Amino acid sequence: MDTNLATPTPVPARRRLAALALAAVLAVGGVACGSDDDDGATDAPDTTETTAATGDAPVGDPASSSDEPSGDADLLAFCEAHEAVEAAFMEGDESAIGAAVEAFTAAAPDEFRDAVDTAIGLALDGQEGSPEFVAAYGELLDAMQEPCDRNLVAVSATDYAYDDVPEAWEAGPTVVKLRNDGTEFHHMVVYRVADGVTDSVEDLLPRSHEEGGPMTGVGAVDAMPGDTGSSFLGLEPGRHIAMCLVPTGATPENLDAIQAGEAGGPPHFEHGMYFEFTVA
Ligand SMILES: [Cu+2]
Repeated sequence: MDTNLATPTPVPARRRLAALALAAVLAVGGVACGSDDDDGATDAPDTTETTAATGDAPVGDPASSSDEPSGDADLLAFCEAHEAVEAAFMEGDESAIGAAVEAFTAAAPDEFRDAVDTAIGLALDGQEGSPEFVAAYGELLDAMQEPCDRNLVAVSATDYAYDDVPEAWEAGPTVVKLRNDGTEFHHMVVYRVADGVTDSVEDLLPRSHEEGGPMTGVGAVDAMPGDTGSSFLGLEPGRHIAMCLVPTGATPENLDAIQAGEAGGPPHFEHGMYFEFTVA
């Protein structure tokens, strides 16, 4: 599954169904990609919001929640099957991924059938990481967010900063959206800092690719200029860092040159495109 990733990093090892492949490859001077469509970009909220989806109940374990989405057992099973897919990708266990995807597809209620078939079909067709897959999977995540009672986090990006970053982050299944108001490709790669690590965020930033290092990749969301990307994060309590690893100069017109190693400056986080947050 990782054959198109150019370098071993904690993030690619925990590659997601969503946009992470594109993000990680581009981050190391990798792949060119086509322009995304604008679906979802215009209805993105202007301000960041977090939704405490399940009220006072812990959101990390839907199975233990008495506040079932819509009271619909089929829907709950579908949501949980999807979280199992995401978890399997996090673990990187190929056999677990296959079984989880199969169960997820089988659990899709009628209203999600087409969206699931489209996204999974692209993935099974080897197009995981393609702009078409990223768009289809993002639409599916967006459609599932409310019915599955997931938290919603929306952040915006410019060259080279994140805006509208929420102050409070809640643990649990989370849909994260990134709206790109800049001129370059941006992403937001999220890492959880190991418990007990007290190094400053500035010291930690360059260590994201460190094997067995102080940070573990949680997931990523990316967006071409003018677009809004969606991704899934299974957030657990603790200290986190979000950063952009995209090389400076990664405009849509310039991606080929960056891929060829003929362009591309230092990663955006060196311009200050990062933030630290705590999941409670
Ligand atoms: Cu960036």
